[in-house]
Amino acid sequence: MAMSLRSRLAPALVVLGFGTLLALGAPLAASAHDQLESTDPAEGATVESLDAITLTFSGTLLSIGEDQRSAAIQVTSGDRFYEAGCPVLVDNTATTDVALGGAGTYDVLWQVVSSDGHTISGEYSFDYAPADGTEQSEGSATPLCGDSTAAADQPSDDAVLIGAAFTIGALAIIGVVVAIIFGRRRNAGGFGPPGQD
Ligand SMILES: [Cu+2]
Repeated sequence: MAMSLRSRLAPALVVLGFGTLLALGAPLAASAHDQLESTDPAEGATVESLDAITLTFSGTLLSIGEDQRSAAIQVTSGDRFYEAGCPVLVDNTATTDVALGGAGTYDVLWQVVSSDGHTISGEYSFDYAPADGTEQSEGSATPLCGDSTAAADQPSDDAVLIGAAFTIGALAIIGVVVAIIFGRRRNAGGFGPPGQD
């Protein structure tokens, strides 16, 4: 009888183990998105002239939508925006043209979709010290490249993954409980009329 109960529980235990692995594995996979590896100009650098900003990541960036709205790079100083084009994605790089204004600190705010489908974002600053007489862009009161919140509204699939993992884990536990209940019923059935099983 003990052997029989064990053999009935075995599949449920396998399911429970698998569910647990998935539940533990999903957050690990979710943390494996690409990293920003380098920027041009570098963080804290002082440049005398600049035509474009290039961000280099650890993996190939995903381009979602025909106009690559999944990527956003904003270059600000004060309350003005100094992008001169929309981001261009090539393999693991995102580049945007810029037309900077006066000397000062510029902030680069970026957001891209990592190769694992997750949206990643960050911010860094560099200093601009142009030669006297360099033409200055007036910048723009709004981001040049469309609605900046469009990219920010892209849902991350982290929540979906974690939700699925919890669901699988819960189903596994329910499976074990059902298996135990059925095991007991079938054992109890052994005392009933023959042939019922
Ligand atoms: Cu990720």
